[in-house]
Amino acid sequence: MSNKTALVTGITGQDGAYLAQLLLENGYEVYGAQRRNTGVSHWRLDRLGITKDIHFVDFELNEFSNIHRVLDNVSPNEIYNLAAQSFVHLSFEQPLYTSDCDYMGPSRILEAMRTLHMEDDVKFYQAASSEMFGKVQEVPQSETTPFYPRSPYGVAKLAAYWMTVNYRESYDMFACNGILFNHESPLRGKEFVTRKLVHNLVKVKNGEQEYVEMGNMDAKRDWGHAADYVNAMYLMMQQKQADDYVIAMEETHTVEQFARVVCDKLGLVYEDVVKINPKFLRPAEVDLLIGDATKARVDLQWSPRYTFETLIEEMVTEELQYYGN
Ligand code: NAP
Ligand code: F7E
Repeated sequence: MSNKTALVTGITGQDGAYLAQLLLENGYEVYGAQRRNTGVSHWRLDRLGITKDIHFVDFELNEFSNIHRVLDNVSPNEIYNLAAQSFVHLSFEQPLYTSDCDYMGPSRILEAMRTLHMEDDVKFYQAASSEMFGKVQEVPQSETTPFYPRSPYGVAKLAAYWMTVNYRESYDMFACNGILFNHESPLRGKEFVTRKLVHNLVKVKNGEQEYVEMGNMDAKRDWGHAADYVNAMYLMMQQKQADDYVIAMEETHTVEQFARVVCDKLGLVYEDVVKINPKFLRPAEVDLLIGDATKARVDLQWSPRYTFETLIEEMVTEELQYYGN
Protein backbone atom coordinates (compact mmCIF):
# COMPACT_ATOMS: atom_id res chain seq x y z
CA MET A 1 0.00 0.00 0.00
CA SER A 2 1.14 3.51 -0.80
CA ASN A 3 1.13 6.60 1.35
CA LYS A 4 1.11 8.90 -1.64
CA THR A 5 -1.10 11.89 -2.28
CA ALA A 6 -2.75 12.36 -5.67
CA LEU A 7 -4.51 15.43 -7.04
CA VAL A 8 -7.15 14.46 -9.60
CA THR A 9 -8.63 17.27 -11.68
CA GLY A 10 -11.99 16.49 -13.30
CA ILE A 11 -12.95 14.42 -10.25
CA THR A 12 -16.67 14.83 -11.06
CA GLY A 13 -16.23 13.31 -14.55
CA GLN A 14 -16.33 9.70 -15.71
CA ASP A 15 -12.58 9.03 -15.53
CA GLY A 16 -12.15 11.05 -12.34
CA ALA A 17 -14.55 8.71 -10.56
CA TYR A 18 -12.93 5.46 -11.70
CA LEU A 19 -9.40 6.77 -11.17
CA ALA A 20 -10.21 7.99 -7.64
CA GLN A 21 -11.61 4.55 -6.84
CA LEU A 22 -8.43 2.86 -8.10
CA LEU A 23 -6.13 5.24 -6.22
CA LEU A 24 -8.08 4.81 -2.98
CA GLU A 25 -7.81 1.01 -3.38
CA ASN A 26 -4.06 1.50 -3.67
CA GLY A 27 -3.85 3.45 -0.43
CA TYR A 28 -3.57 6.96 -1.86
CA GLU A 29 -4.90 10.07 -0.22
CA VAL A 30 -7.04 11.54 -2.99
CA TYR A 31 -7.68 15.24 -3.49
CA GLY A 32 -10.47 15.80 -5.98
CA ALA A 33 -10.34 19.11 -7.84
CA GLN A 34 -13.80 20.35 -8.76
CA ARG A 35 -15.32 23.59 -10.00
CA ARG A 36 -18.22 25.14 -8.19
CA ASN A 37 -19.66 27.45 -10.83
CA THR A 38 -21.81 24.75 -12.45
CA GLY A 39 -23.29 23.39 -9.22
CA VAL A 40 -21.30 20.34 -8.21
CA SER A 41 -22.74 16.88 -8.74
CA HIS A 42 -21.13 13.84 -7.13
CA TRP A 43 -23.48 11.29 -8.69
CA ARG A 44 -20.63 9.24 -10.18
CA LEU A 45 -18.61 9.18 -6.95
CA ASP A 46 -21.81 8.37 -5.05
CA ARG A 47 -22.52 5.47 -7.43
CA LEU A 48 -19.06 4.06 -6.66
CA GLY A 49 -19.55 4.75 -2.93
CA ILE A 50 -16.37 6.83 -2.53
CA THR A 51 -17.53 10.46 -2.08
CA LYS A 52 -16.78 10.44 1.64
CA ASP A 53 -13.20 9.28 1.04
CA ILE A 54 -12.18 12.23 -1.12
CA HIS A 55 -10.84 15.62 -0.04
CA PHE A 56 -12.47 18.15 -2.36
CA VAL A 57 -10.71 21.35 -3.42
CA ASP A 58 -12.12 24.18 -5.52
CA PHE A 59 -10.35 24.28 -8.84
CA GLU A 60 -10.73 26.14 -12.12
CA LEU A 61 -8.57 25.32 -15.17
CA ASN A 62 -8.85 28.88 -16.43
CA GLU A 63 -7.47 30.56 -13.29
CA PHE A 64 -3.70 30.41 -12.80
CA SER A 65 -3.65 31.84 -9.27
CA ASN A 66 -6.19 29.24 -8.12
CA ILE A 67 -4.18 26.38 -9.67
CA HIS A 68 -0.99 27.68 -8.08
CA ARG A 69 -2.60 27.86 -4.63
CA VAL A 70 -4.19 24.41 -4.91
CA LEU A 71 -0.88 22.79 -5.88
CA ASP A 72 0.91 24.62 -3.09
CA ASN A 73 -1.69 23.64 -0.46
CA VAL A 74 -2.15 20.01 -1.49
CA SER A 75 1.51 19.32 -2.29
CA PRO A 76 0.70 16.11 -4.20
CA ASN A 77 3.09 13.38 -5.34
CA GLU A 78 1.07 12.79 -8.50
CA ILE A 79 -1.17 15.11 -10.53
CA TYR A 80 -3.68 13.61 -12.96
CA ASN A 81 -5.11 16.31 -15.22
CA LEU A 82 -8.43 14.89 -16.39
CA ALA A 83 -10.38 18.17 -16.37
CA ALA A 84 -11.39 19.43 -19.80
CA GLN A 85 -14.19 20.65 -22.02
CA SER A 86 -14.36 17.11 -23.38
CA PHE A 87 -17.30 17.19 -25.81
CA VAL A 88 -15.98 17.37 -29.39
CA HIS A 89 -19.27 18.60 -30.91
CA LEU A 90 -19.44 21.55 -28.49
CA SER A 91 -15.85 22.52 -29.34
CA PHE A 92 -17.00 23.65 -32.82
CA GLU A 93 -19.44 26.03 -31.13
CA GLN A 94 -17.03 27.11 -28.36
CA PRO A 95 -13.54 26.82 -29.89
CA LEU A 96 -11.86 29.54 -27.86
CA TYR A 97 -13.28 28.42 -24.53
CA THR A 98 -12.28 24.84 -25.38
CA SER A 99 -8.78 26.02 -26.23
CA ASP A 100 -8.52 27.89 -22.96
CA CYS A 101 -9.57 24.85 -20.89
CA ASP A 102 -7.90 22.09 -22.86
CA TYR A 103 -4.65 23.75 -23.95
CA MET A 104 -4.03 26.68 -21.61
CA GLY A 105 -5.43 24.72 -18.60
CA PRO A 106 -2.72 22.02 -18.62
CA SER A 107 -0.13 24.66 -19.55
CA ARG A 108 -1.10 26.59 -16.40
CA ILE A 109 -0.68 23.45 -14.28
CA LEU A 110 2.75 22.74 -15.75
CA GLU A 111 3.85 26.32 -15.22
CA ALA A 112 2.53 26.32 -11.65
CA MET A 113 4.49 23.11 -11.00
CA ARG A 114 7.66 24.82 -12.29
CA THR A 115 7.04 27.97 -10.26
CA LEU A 116 6.61 25.84 -7.15
CA HIS A 117 9.83 23.89 -7.93
CA MET A 118 7.95 20.62 -8.28
CA GLU A 119 9.98 19.53 -11.35
CA ASP A 120 12.04 16.91 -9.55
CA ASP A 121 9.56 15.07 -7.37
CA VAL A 122 5.98 15.53 -8.62
CA LYS A 123 4.61 13.46 -11.49
CA PHE A 124 2.14 14.86 -14.05
CA TYR A 125 -0.35 12.97 -16.23
CA GLN A 126 -2.06 14.71 -19.16
CA ALA A 127 -5.28 13.28 -20.61
CA ALA A 128 -4.42 13.36 -24.30
CA SER A 129 -6.77 11.87 -26.87
CA SER A 130 -7.11 9.78 -30.03
CA GLU A 131 -8.93 12.85 -31.44
CA MET A 132 -5.41 14.17 -32.13
CA PHE A 133 -5.16 11.58 -34.96
CA GLY A 134 -8.36 12.99 -36.55
CA LYS A 135 -8.05 12.46 -40.30
CA VAL A 136 -5.89 9.43 -39.76
CA GLN A 137 -2.53 9.27 -41.51
CA GLU A 138 -2.00 5.59 -40.72
CA VAL A 139 -4.07 2.53 -39.74
CA PRO A 140 -3.87 1.51 -36.94
CA GLN A 141 -2.70 4.56 -34.96
CA SER A 142 0.28 4.27 -32.60
CA GLU A 143 2.61 6.64 -30.72
CA THR A 144 4.53 7.26 -33.97
CA THR A 145 1.53 8.07 -36.19
CA PRO A 146 1.51 11.70 -37.39
CA PHE A 147 -1.31 13.82 -35.95
CA TYR A 148 -4.05 15.57 -37.96
CA PRO A 149 -6.75 16.88 -35.58
CA ARG A 150 -10.19 17.60 -37.03
CA SER A 151 -11.87 19.68 -34.32
CA PRO A 152 -11.01 22.59 -32.01
CA TYR A 153 -10.99 19.98 -29.23
CA GLY A 154 -8.42 17.88 -31.10
CA VAL A 155 -6.26 20.92 -31.84
CA ALA A 156 -6.30 22.04 -28.19
CA LYS A 157 -5.47 18.52 -26.94
CA LEU A 158 -2.61 18.31 -29.43
CA ALA A 159 -1.14 21.62 -28.25
CA ALA A 160 -1.38 20.39 -24.64
CA TYR A 161 0.27 17.12 -25.68
CA TRP A 162 3.26 19.02 -27.08
CA MET A 163 3.42 21.33 -24.07
CA THR A 164 3.63 18.23 -21.84
CA VAL A 165 6.42 16.78 -24.00
CA ASN A 166 8.15 20.16 -23.96
CA TYR A 167 8.16 20.46 -20.15
CA ARG A 168 9.45 16.88 -19.90
CA GLU A 169 12.32 17.62 -22.27
CA SER A 170 13.13 21.14 -21.07
CA TYR A 171 12.99 20.67 -17.30
CA ASP A 172 13.42 16.90 -16.97
CA MET A 173 9.97 16.67 -15.38
CA PHE A 174 8.02 13.43 -15.08
CA ALA A 175 5.25 14.51 -17.46
CA CYS A 176 3.43 11.91 -19.55
CA ASN A 177 0.59 11.82 -22.09
CA GLY A 178 -1.98 9.04 -22.17
CA ILE A 179 -3.27 8.98 -25.75
CA LEU A 180 -6.52 7.30 -24.87
CA PHE A 181 -9.04 6.11 -27.43
CA ASN A 182 -12.76 6.38 -26.65
CA HIS A 183 -13.67 4.80 -23.36
CA GLU A 184 -17.15 4.42 -21.99
CA SER A 185 -19.06 3.04 -19.02
CA PRO A 186 -22.36 3.39 -17.16
CA LEU A 187 -20.84 6.64 -15.78
CA ARG A 188 -20.37 8.20 -19.25
CA GLY A 189 -22.04 11.60 -19.84
CA LYS A 190 -25.34 11.38 -21.74
CA GLU A 191 -24.07 13.67 -24.52
CA PHE A 192 -21.59 11.05 -25.78
CA VAL A 193 -22.84 8.62 -28.38
CA THR A 194 -22.71 5.33 -26.44
CA ARG A 195 -24.52 6.52 -23.32
CA LYS A 196 -26.91 8.63 -25.42
CA LEU A 197 -27.91 5.47 -27.28
CA VAL A 198 -28.19 3.30 -24.18
CA HIS A 199 -30.06 5.93 -22.15
CA ASN A 200 -32.56 6.81 -24.86
CA LEU A 201 -33.15 3.26 -26.07
CA VAL A 202 -33.99 2.22 -22.51
CA LYS A 203 -36.54 5.06 -22.53
CA VAL A 204 -37.95 3.71 -25.80
CA LYS A 205 -38.16 0.30 -24.20
CA ASN A 206 -40.05 1.86 -21.26
CA GLY A 207 -42.51 3.55 -23.63
CA GLU A 208 -41.31 7.04 -22.58
CA GLN A 209 -40.34 8.01 -26.16
CA GLU A 210 -40.67 6.54 -29.65
CA TYR A 211 -37.13 6.86 -31.01
CA VAL A 212 -33.70 8.48 -30.59
CA GLU A 213 -32.30 11.09 -32.99
CA MET A 214 -28.69 10.56 -34.02
CA GLY A 215 -25.98 11.93 -36.32
CA ASN A 216 -23.35 10.04 -38.34
CA MET A 217 -23.93 6.32 -37.77
CA ASP A 218 -21.01 5.35 -40.06
CA ALA A 219 -18.24 6.79 -37.87
CA LYS A 220 -15.93 4.08 -36.54
CA ARG A 221 -14.50 4.11 -33.04
CA ASP A 222 -12.23 1.90 -30.95
CA TRP A 223 -14.26 1.71 -27.72
CA GLY A 224 -13.00 0.40 -24.38
CA HIS A 225 -14.15 0.56 -20.75
CA ALA A 226 -13.10 3.55 -18.59
CA ALA A 227 -12.20 1.31 -15.62
CA ASP A 228 -9.56 -0.44 -17.75
CA TYR A 229 -8.26 2.87 -19.12
CA VAL A 230 -7.73 4.58 -15.73
CA ASN A 231 -5.64 1.56 -14.80
CA ALA A 232 -3.39 2.42 -17.75
CA MET A 233 -3.08 6.02 -16.46
CA TYR A 234 -2.00 4.69 -13.08
CA LEU A 235 0.56 2.31 -14.61
CA MET A 236 2.06 5.15 -16.69
CA MET A 237 2.61 7.13 -13.48
CA GLN A 238 4.38 4.21 -11.76
CA GLN A 239 7.15 4.02 -14.38
CA LYS A 240 10.69 5.27 -13.72
CA GLN A 241 10.75 7.31 -16.93
CA ALA A 242 7.87 9.39 -18.20
CA ASP A 243 6.66 8.50 -21.70
CA ASP A 244 3.56 8.70 -23.91
CA TYR A 245 1.32 5.71 -24.56
CA VAL A 246 -1.60 4.80 -26.81
CA ILE A 247 -4.38 3.00 -24.95
CA ALA A 248 -6.88 1.19 -27.16
CA MET A 249 -8.72 -2.10 -27.65
CA GLU A 250 -7.28 -2.51 -31.17
CA GLU A 251 -10.68 -3.13 -32.78
CA THR A 252 -13.16 -0.76 -34.36
CA HIS A 253 -16.94 -0.66 -34.76
CA THR A 254 -19.38 1.75 -36.38
CA VAL A 255 -21.84 3.73 -34.29
CA GLU A 256 -24.54 1.73 -36.07
CA GLN A 257 -23.01 -1.56 -34.91
CA PHE A 258 -22.98 -0.27 -31.33
CA ALA A 259 -26.63 0.78 -31.64
CA ARG A 260 -27.66 -2.57 -33.12
CA VAL A 261 -26.12 -4.49 -30.22
CA VAL A 262 -28.01 -2.26 -27.75
CA CYS A 263 -31.26 -2.79 -29.70
CA ASP A 264 -30.74 -6.56 -29.69
CA LYS A 265 -30.22 -6.57 -25.92
CA LEU A 266 -33.42 -4.55 -25.41
CA GLY A 267 -35.51 -6.44 -27.98
CA LEU A 268 -35.91 -3.35 -30.22
CA VAL A 269 -35.76 -3.10 -34.03
CA TYR A 270 -32.98 -0.70 -35.03
CA GLU A 271 -34.78 0.68 -38.12
CA ASP A 272 -37.85 1.57 -36.00
CA VAL A 273 -36.10 3.36 -33.15
CA VAL A 274 -33.04 5.18 -34.58
CA LYS A 275 -33.70 8.28 -36.73
CA ILE A 276 -31.13 10.62 -38.28
CA ASN A 277 -31.23 14.32 -37.48
CA PRO A 278 -28.60 16.45 -39.32
CA LYS A 279 -28.25 18.69 -36.29
CA PHE A 280 -26.08 15.98 -34.71
CA LEU A 281 -23.61 15.98 -37.63
CA ARG A 282 -20.28 17.79 -37.13
CA PRO A 283 -18.61 20.36 -39.44
CA ALA A 284 -15.67 17.95 -39.75
CA GLU A 285 -15.78 14.30 -38.75
CA VAL A 286 -13.24 11.76 -37.55
CA ASP A 287 -14.27 8.80 -39.70
CA LEU A 288 -12.10 5.98 -38.38
CA LEU A 289 -10.15 5.33 -35.22
CA ILE A 290 -8.36 2.10 -34.34
CA GLY A 291 -5.39 2.05 -32.02
CA ASP A 292 -2.24 -0.02 -31.73
CA ALA A 293 -1.53 -0.37 -27.99
CA THR A 294 1.51 -2.65 -28.31
CA LYS A 295 3.77 -0.28 -26.37
CA ALA A 296 1.38 -0.16 -23.39
CA ARG A 297 0.83 -3.92 -23.46
CA VAL A 298 4.58 -4.60 -23.47
CA ASP A 299 6.05 -1.79 -21.33
CA LEU A 300 3.19 -1.28 -18.85
CA GLN A 301 1.92 -4.88 -18.90
CA TRP A 302 -1.49 -3.30 -19.46
CA SER A 303 -4.39 -5.43 -20.61
CA PRO A 304 -8.12 -4.69 -20.57
CA ARG A 305 -10.63 -6.88 -18.73
CA TYR A 306 -13.69 -5.76 -20.70
CA THR A 307 -14.56 -6.51 -24.33
CA PHE A 308 -16.84 -4.57 -26.70
CA GLU A 309 -19.63 -7.01 -25.77
CA THR A 310 -19.16 -6.91 -21.97
CA LEU A 311 -18.88 -3.10 -22.04
CA ILE A 312 -22.29 -2.81 -23.72
CA GLU A 313 -23.75 -5.52 -21.50
CA GLU A 314 -22.73 -3.59 -18.37
CA MET A 315 -23.97 -0.26 -19.73
CA VAL A 316 -27.39 -1.68 -20.62
CA THR A 317 -27.75 -3.63 -17.36
CA GLU A 318 -26.90 -0.61 -15.20
CA GLU A 319 -29.12 1.72 -17.24
CA LEU A 320 -32.05 -0.65 -16.72
CA GLN A 321 -31.22 -0.86 -13.02
CA TYR A 322 -31.18 2.92 -12.50
CA TYR A 323 -33.61 4.17 -15.16
CA GLY A 324 -35.68 1.13 -16.14
CA ASN A 325 -39.22 0.50 -14.94
P1 NAP B 1 -15.88 14.20 -18.52
O1 NAP B 1 -16.74 13.11 -17.94
O2 NAP B 1 -16.49 15.15 -19.49
O3 NAP B 1 -15.23 15.00 -17.31
C1 NAP B 1 -14.61 16.24 -17.50
C2 NAP B 1 -14.29 16.83 -16.15
O4 NAP B 1 -13.62 18.11 -16.35
C3 NAP B 1 -15.51 17.13 -15.27
O5 NAP B 1 -15.19 16.80 -13.94
C4 NAP B 1 -15.68 18.64 -15.42
O6 NAP B 1 -16.31 19.25 -14.31
C5 NAP B 1 -14.22 19.07 -15.48
N1 NAP B 1 -14.05 20.40 -16.05
C6 NAP B 1 -14.52 20.88 -17.24
N2 NAP B 1 -14.15 22.16 -17.40
C7 NAP B 1 -13.44 22.52 -16.31
C8 NAP B 1 -12.80 23.73 -15.90
N3 NAP B 1 -12.84 24.83 -16.65
N4 NAP B 1 -12.16 23.75 -14.70
C9 NAP B 1 -12.13 22.63 -13.91
N5 NAP B 1 -12.72 21.46 -14.25
C10 NAP B 1 -13.36 21.40 -15.43
O7 NAP B 1 -14.61 13.55 -19.27
P2 NAP B 1 -13.98 12.09 -19.14
O8 NAP B 1 -14.63 11.20 -20.14
O9 NAP B 1 -13.92 11.70 -17.71
O10 NAP B 1 -12.51 12.35 -19.70
C11 NAP B 1 -11.45 12.72 -18.82
C12 NAP B 1 -10.35 13.40 -19.62
O11 NAP B 1 -9.87 12.53 -20.64
C13 NAP B 1 -10.78 14.67 -20.36
O12 NAP B 1 -9.68 15.55 -20.38
C14 NAP B 1 -11.07 14.19 -21.78
O13 NAP B 1 -10.91 15.25 -22.70
C15 NAP B 1 -10.01 13.11 -21.93
N6 NAP B 1 -10.31 12.01 -22.80
C16 NAP B 1 -11.46 11.32 -22.68
C17 NAP B 1 -11.70 10.21 -23.48
C18 NAP B 1 -12.95 9.39 -23.35
O14 NAP B 1 -13.26 8.63 -24.28
N7 NAP B 1 -13.67 9.47 -22.24
C19 NAP B 1 -10.72 9.80 -24.42
C20 NAP B 1 -9.54 10.54 -24.50
C21 NAP B 1 -9.33 11.62 -23.69
P3 NAP B 1 -17.91 19.53 -14.24
O15 NAP B 1 -18.49 18.30 -13.59
O16 NAP B 1 -17.99 20.75 -13.39
O17 NAP B 1 -18.40 19.75 -15.64
O1 F7E C 1 -18.93 10.61 -30.73
C1 F7E C 1 -20.88 10.04 -33.79
C2 F7E C 1 -19.99 11.27 -33.72
O2 F7E C 1 -19.31 12.27 -28.92
C3 F7E C 1 -18.46 9.42 -31.31
C4 F7E C 1 -14.72 12.20 -26.17
O3 F7E C 1 -14.63 11.47 -24.98
O4 F7E C 1 -13.74 10.42 -27.43
C5 F7E C 1 -14.87 11.25 -27.33
O5 F7E C 1 -15.04 12.01 -28.52
C6 F7E C 1 -18.91 9.33 -32.76
C7 F7E C 1 -18.62 10.61 -33.57
O6 F7E C 1 -17.19 10.87 -28.96
C8 F7E C 1 -24.13 11.05 -32.55
O7 F7E C 1 -20.14 12.06 -34.90
C9 F7E C 1 -23.35 9.96 -34.25
O8 F7E C 1 -18.13 10.25 -34.83
O9 F7E C 1 -19.29 9.80 -28.35
P1 F7E C 1 -18.76 10.92 -29.16
P2 F7E C 1 -15.95 11.52 -29.74
O10 F7E C 1 -16.33 12.71 -30.51
O11 F7E C 1 -15.26 10.41 -30.45
C10 F7E C 1 -12.50 11.11 -27.66
C11 F7E C 1 -11.39 10.10 -27.72
C12 F7E C 1 -12.28 12.21 -26.69
O12 F7E C 1 -11.15 12.53 -26.35
C13 F7E C 1 -13.46 13.05 -26.33
O13 F7E C 1 -13.24 13.76 -25.12
O14 F7E C 1 -20.33 9.18 -32.78
N1 F7E C 1 -22.29 10.30 -33.48
N2 F7E C 1 -24.49 10.40 -33.71
C14 F7E C 1 -22.74 10.97 -32.41
N3 F7E C 1 -22.09 11.50 -31.36
C15 F7E C 1 -22.84 12.12 -30.41
N4 F7E C 1 -22.22 12.62 -29.32
N5 F7E C 1 -24.22 12.24 -30.50
C16 F7E C 1 -24.91 11.72 -31.57
O15 F7E C 1 -26.13 11.83 -31.67
